[in-house]
Parts: sequence; structure tokens; C-alpha cells
Amino acid sequence: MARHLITSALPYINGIKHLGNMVGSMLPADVYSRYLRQRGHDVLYICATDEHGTPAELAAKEQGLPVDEFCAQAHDAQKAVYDGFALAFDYFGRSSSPENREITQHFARKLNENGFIEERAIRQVYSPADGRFLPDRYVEGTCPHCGYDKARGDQCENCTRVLDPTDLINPRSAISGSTDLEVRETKHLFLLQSKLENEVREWVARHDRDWPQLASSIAHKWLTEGLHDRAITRDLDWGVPVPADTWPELAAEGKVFYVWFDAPIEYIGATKEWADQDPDNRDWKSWWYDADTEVRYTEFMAKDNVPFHTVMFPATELGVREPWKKVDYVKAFNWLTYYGGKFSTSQKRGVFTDQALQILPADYWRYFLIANAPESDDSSFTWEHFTATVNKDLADTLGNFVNRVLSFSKKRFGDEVPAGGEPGEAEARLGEEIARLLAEYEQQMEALQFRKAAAALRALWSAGNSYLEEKAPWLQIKTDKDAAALTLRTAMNLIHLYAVVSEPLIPATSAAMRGAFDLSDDTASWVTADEAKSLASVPAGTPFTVPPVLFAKLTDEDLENYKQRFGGEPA
Ligand code: B3M
Ligand code: ZN
Repeated sequence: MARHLITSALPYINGIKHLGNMVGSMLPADVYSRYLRQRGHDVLYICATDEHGTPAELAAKEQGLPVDEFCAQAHDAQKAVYDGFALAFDYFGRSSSPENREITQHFARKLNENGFIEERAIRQVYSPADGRFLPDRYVEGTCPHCGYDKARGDQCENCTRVLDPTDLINPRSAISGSTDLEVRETKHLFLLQSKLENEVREWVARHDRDWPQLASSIAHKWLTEGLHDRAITRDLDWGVPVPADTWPELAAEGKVFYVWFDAPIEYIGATKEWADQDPDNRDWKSWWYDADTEVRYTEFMAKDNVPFHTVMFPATELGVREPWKKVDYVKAFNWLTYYGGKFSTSQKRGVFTDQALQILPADYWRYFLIANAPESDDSSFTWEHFTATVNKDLADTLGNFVNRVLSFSKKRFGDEVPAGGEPGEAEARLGEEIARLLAEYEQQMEALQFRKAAAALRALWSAGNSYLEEKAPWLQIKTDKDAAALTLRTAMNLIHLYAVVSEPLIPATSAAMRGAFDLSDDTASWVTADEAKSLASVPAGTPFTVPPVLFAKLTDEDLENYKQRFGGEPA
């Protein structure tokens, strides 16, 4: 039994996330974690809200709340949505936790001791009206390239050009609006990534054969461009403070660490938060420290986060010269687009996770998003594709199969799994097919190929429909009750098998299917190949009930309503 550490990219604290954010990180991580747990592995799935940096401060300001209060509320709001999607984290932490502060400061001290941090003076915009230095994002003005008058000091949202605050025309403070700005010298801590470049390159090269192409190509691209020394402190009120014992001056100026310095360390921080909930029984350090051979660490993220996870964070972990666990496998995703355009939290484009749960239960979304995960390329969310997939795969192939088998059997044979008939050639053939498809499903899950895993699961569901159509118990019953009973009993065993193996993708539906049978000791977490072949786990005489229809078919009217409410083809 292996120990699997799994993390998914930490969602920024500001705003409820859209489906695209979830499908590229938390949802596949949850599916994989559930699968590994059901296969008997020791799994720890960790995530958290990413609470520092300008997104938090600006969002709190917009809501007129102190930033710590805003973050506490926003963390709980996001967590409630993820609970609604049945994302089974072992812990969903907060990067503003004391645990993360402690470990981040420890990392910074060690990097400094080992000569990988240097204080450097830089020139930065200072606002006397605000009494503080302004991070680039806090300077607003007119873009010199396109004339957009709300361009930010780091980038123009309109023409996307990367800017320097001093490029802006009529610059002003994004906090107070003051145009009385000066450029002053200030000191920041720099992480000397250039000194770690060779070690990082050698570590990335060790993974060339096993990481997906998307992850290793991005890592190499960044390494080819060369690892530059990077400022890892900011003039913000909210963040992990620079420790005064090591940098008294910078601490006195209220400098905090750059959000991307402390955010990956929160993977460790949140593990300690998890352990601190039950210190007598939980040991956080054995997952992270000196754990190279005992633990396999898999990370889930969207492609824009790959550089930080394959270059900057490993550089940090290497530079502290302590045996912290580095990632073994990076599962990176492309984008889920909305009708080909980018989902956008700020521009409210696309379906947001809270809205999704208002219109349909989580399993509709979980299945669709995994079956269309943007793995090898971007994938586009359209309401047409969503409603068609729900109706075909969920309502017809799975839902209708379960309903017609259980309803017909109840009507003709009563409330117990019917006895009669001996498995013949058709059942042997079916068993072989189910065992083969189950092996394919397991193989794709182990390979973290989510679209292919969903396809294999769908094929398992289809095999049951083909068997039912071939045997047609509604005709058999007219001439041979035992034959009909055998067909229905076999189909019911398929329903139980579907319940067990579909759980990683559609946990609520799996529970409904499994709960239909009043089986004593129904605790198996997976199905063996032999059980798949024999299809006899649910014996004749087992009491059963007919669950409500598992998936409602979506109508053309539903489709039109969704397109009206969320926008269909982009304008
Ligand atoms: N908060 C997600 C993003 O870029 C970012 C991930 C941090 S993972 C340590 O939207
Ligand atoms: Zn511009």
C-alpha cells in the first residue's frame, strides 16, 4: 500500500471560482484521490485558499472589509461550494494560517543561511497620501500603448502588455487616487534563483520521461529562458511578515513575502493545519520531510501555474538544504473555455461553481467536466454539449438502465432480486467484457488520463444496456420466467458494480445505486476481476428498492434557459 500525497492548486481567495478553475485542479485531484482510497492506498488530499497578495487586498477594499475578515468569509464561502461538489479534501486550509507563516519564515531563514537570499535596493513608486510604497498593481494610469485609462503598473488589461509603473501616463494610486506619486529607493529580498538553476535543471530533467508533455515542456521553457533572481517581498499590509529576527529593517517597514513564495509552501502549511486538528493521531511531517521513497506526491494545476510548481517552488525546496518532499508527478491541464472564450471571474463570463449547483446536482457537472477535461488541449464548454452529454450518458445509458431493470423486476418478481436460471454463454461473455472494461478503466485512472477513464466507465455502462437489449427480459418473461429472472439478476449485479466503480466520478449517484440493495456487509471498496466476471455479488433474495430517477433529462427549454441566463455564443 503506497502513501499518496495529492495537492491541487490553491484557489485565490477573491471570488467564487468558475467551472474552468475547478476542472483544472480540484475536481480531477478529488477523482484521483477517491480512486486511490477505494483501491486501498493511504491518501492525503490537501488544498487551501490562497489568501495573500493584491487580489485579497483589492477584493477586501471593494467590499469595505478588513482583509482578514474578508478572507475568513471568502474561505468559508468557497469551502461551502466545494462541499457541494463533494470534493473530499482531507483538509482545505488557509495560506494565512499561523502554520504557513511559521514554515514560510523557516524556509526564508534557511535560504538566507545558505546564501540564496540577498537584500537589494530597487526604485519603487511611493505615495505620500497613502503613506506607503505601491506594488505595481496598485499604480493605475493610462497605457502608453493603447490609451486604456485603467491600466495597472504591472500589466495593461486591455492590450495585455506587461508594463512598469513608470511607463504609465498620469499615474495615480489605485488605493487613494492620489496623483502625488514619487519614485523612491526601497529594499527587497531577492531569491537568488540563478544560483540554483543547475540543480533545478537537473531535477526537472530527471522527470522528463514521466511528466506529461505539457508540464515538462513549460518547465524546460522557463529554464531555457534562464532562472532570474526574483524579488520575494512586497509592500503590502497583508501577507507572511518578513521575520524581524533575520531582517529587522525590512520587518520594521512592514514588508511581507510575495504571494507566490508562500502559496506553494501552504501545501506543507495546510498539512500541518490538518495535523493540528488532531495532533495525537496525525503526523504531518512524515508526508513532507525525508519522505522521498515512502510518499508519491502528485500535483494538479492549470498550465499557467506550472512554472511556479516545477521551477520556483522546487528551487526554494532545494535551496533550504533540507529533505522536503518535491513533486513526483505534475498533472497539468489546459483551459476549459466558454464557447471558445476564456472563463473570467473578473468579467463574469461562464458558469460559476455556486451557480452550477443552483441549477443541477454536482454529479451532472462532475461527470461532464471529467469526461471533457482539457487534458491534451483546451476544451470548450457549451450548453449544447453539456445537455447532450447529460441526456445521453447519464440519463439514458446509466439512469434509464438502472430504472428500467429495477422497476421491471419489482413489477414482475417483487421486492427481492429474482431467483431462477443459471448463467449461460451470454453471461460468461458479458463477464469477460465487464472485466476487460474494468481493467481499462483502472489503467486510465492509474495513468491520470481522465477523459479516457470516463470513456471506459461509459463503456461499462453501455455494456449493460447491450446485454439487456440482447436478452430483452420483457420478452423472455412471456415464455421463460427463469431466463428473465437470470437476466434481471445479472443486470442488478451490474448496477451494484457500477455503484462501486463510478464513485470517484459521481459519488452521490453511486450511493443511490448502492443503497437500492439491502445487502448485509456491503463494504467492498472496489471490484475484483473475478467478481466482474461472475457478477454474483448481489445474490437472489436480496431485498431492493427502486431509487428515484438518477438523472433528469434536460429539455430544449432548459437549454434555452441556460443560454439566456449564462450567455450562449459570445457576443
Ligand atoms: N492561487 C491559482 C491561480 O493562479 C494560484 C495557485 C497557487 S498554488 C500554490 O489562479
Ligand atoms: Zn494597453
